[in-house]
Amino acid sequence: MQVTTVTTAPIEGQKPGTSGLRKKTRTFMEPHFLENFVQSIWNGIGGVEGRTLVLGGDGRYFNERAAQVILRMAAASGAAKVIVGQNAILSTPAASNMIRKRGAFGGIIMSASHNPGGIDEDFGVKYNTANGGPAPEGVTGKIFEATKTITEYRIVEAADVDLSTVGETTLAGMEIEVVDPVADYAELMESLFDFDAIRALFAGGFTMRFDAMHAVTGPYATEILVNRLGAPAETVMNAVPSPDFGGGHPDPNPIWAKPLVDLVMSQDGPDFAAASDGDGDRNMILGKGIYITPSDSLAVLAANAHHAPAYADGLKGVARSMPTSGALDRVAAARGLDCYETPTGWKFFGNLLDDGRATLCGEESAGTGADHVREKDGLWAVLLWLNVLAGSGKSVQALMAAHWAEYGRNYYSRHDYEGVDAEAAAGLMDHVRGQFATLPGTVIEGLTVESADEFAYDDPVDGSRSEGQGLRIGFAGGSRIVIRLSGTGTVGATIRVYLELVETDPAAMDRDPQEALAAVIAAAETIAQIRARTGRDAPDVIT
Ligand code: VG1
Ligand code: CO
Repeated sequence: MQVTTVTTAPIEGQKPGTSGLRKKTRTFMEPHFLENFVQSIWNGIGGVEGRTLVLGGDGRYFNERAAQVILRMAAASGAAKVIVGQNAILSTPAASNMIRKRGAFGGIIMSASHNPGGIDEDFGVKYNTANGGPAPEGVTGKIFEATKTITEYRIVEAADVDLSTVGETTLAGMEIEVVDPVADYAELMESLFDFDAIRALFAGGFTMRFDAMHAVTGPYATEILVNRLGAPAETVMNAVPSPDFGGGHPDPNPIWAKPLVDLVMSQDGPDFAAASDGDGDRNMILGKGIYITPSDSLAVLAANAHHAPAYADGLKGVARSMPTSGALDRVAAARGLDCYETPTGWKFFGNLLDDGRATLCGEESAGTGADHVREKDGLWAVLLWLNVLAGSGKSVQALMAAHWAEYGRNYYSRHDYEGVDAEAAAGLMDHVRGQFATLPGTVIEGLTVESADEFAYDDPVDGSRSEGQGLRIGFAGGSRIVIRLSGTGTVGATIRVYLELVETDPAAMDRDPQEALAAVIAAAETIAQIRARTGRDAPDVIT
């Protein structure tokens, strides 16, 4: 087999976003596009010669083709070994676990996560480092620089590697180990939670539905919930992964997982329900008659994690992304835990986890995780909920009601305006920034502005600074508006407006969030002129 050096030139727009490089699948399929980016990863990380990598993806359209290219490029650049999931499948948390468990130098995850899949939808490539976590900004910056100066890439000419069978093979002198994508992850979960208690819960008639949304978690959920925990087979819905996720968005929120939400709200709905996203790192939690916002879920898990053996001795600290509600902070304050506030994106939790400053982390976008891997972990969150329900003996509604009674409630919602004209979105951001000096002290929609600024983060572990991480307007009493532009979209700009109101009156704990937030929503419109600047009457997605 022969290594070919192909002459190429930089391709515009290969800057990794919140979570890797995401583009239209057809863009990734254009000549040199994938190859340029993969070679730029190798160049940005100092080469892969003699190194071991992990490779897997969420199974979306182009997943296996891309895997074959990446394997041939790893071999051409002298990698010693690639550990790859069978059929090029690995959920994001399973890939993180595999990198850590095998002491790999890093790994490539092929996924556009919650974005839809298919030839006319989205594809993505993400690089993770030796700790199992998404490459930090210092590394993605080097990769991006490499995309701007690339002149050639190396690839071996070879027939496709058989990825359908577990076992070992070689490619141009590089070892390839095809592994069961589920086994190691299931074993890890079993080491963290009280499986006997959860098994007893199911044996006692507790009912659950898990919606895998035709995405990667189907096989993982079936193995863990059905085979190991004894839940009935019908517990896992949409369990067979498909390249276009059954034509839907594999995004576990009340819009895209509406059938599941309708089910739990119905008379004979299950006691508990959950869904995960394309690559298995997100979770949505529901109980009979109730939707739990991800921010509340994070807070409840932090308050009750002691039910699980892994967290029985307490938490080292907790962390949340800046737009995530302050519900977690209330638990941390009551328990005397350090609580960190990071920019959006899991890569910012890595140092806190590595340094032993935080055990539990979460984002408002349905991401929750802990120090067992360095990615958010959808099924882990579901299992922790199950362990808490088994340990407390409470229903989801009762647990939530008790939590709000003890800590107060942070009413919370996110309004997304998708596919907005990029200039209009930038103009909106500038318009808000332009009011920072004059807003404090003014009263808008009955709310007194206390602060207005743009979030920047100083990493307490490595001292790095990340600027431009979201516009914040704080009101007296703790209410808040955050506005930022998405870094995962592939068309135009997506404006995310995060809305929060703190309620401590025990009599006001079960209001409709949109009604409770009405003044905050109106203030966001007044300050940001969202309708006029986007030409939209209403958000595309409300979570
Ligand atoms: C979104 C979420 C963010 C999350 C990221 C990756 O980013 O807001 O919290 O970490 O997606 O999640 P953005 O920049 O579009 O707001 V995943 O599960 O799509 O990899
Ligand atoms: Co995801």
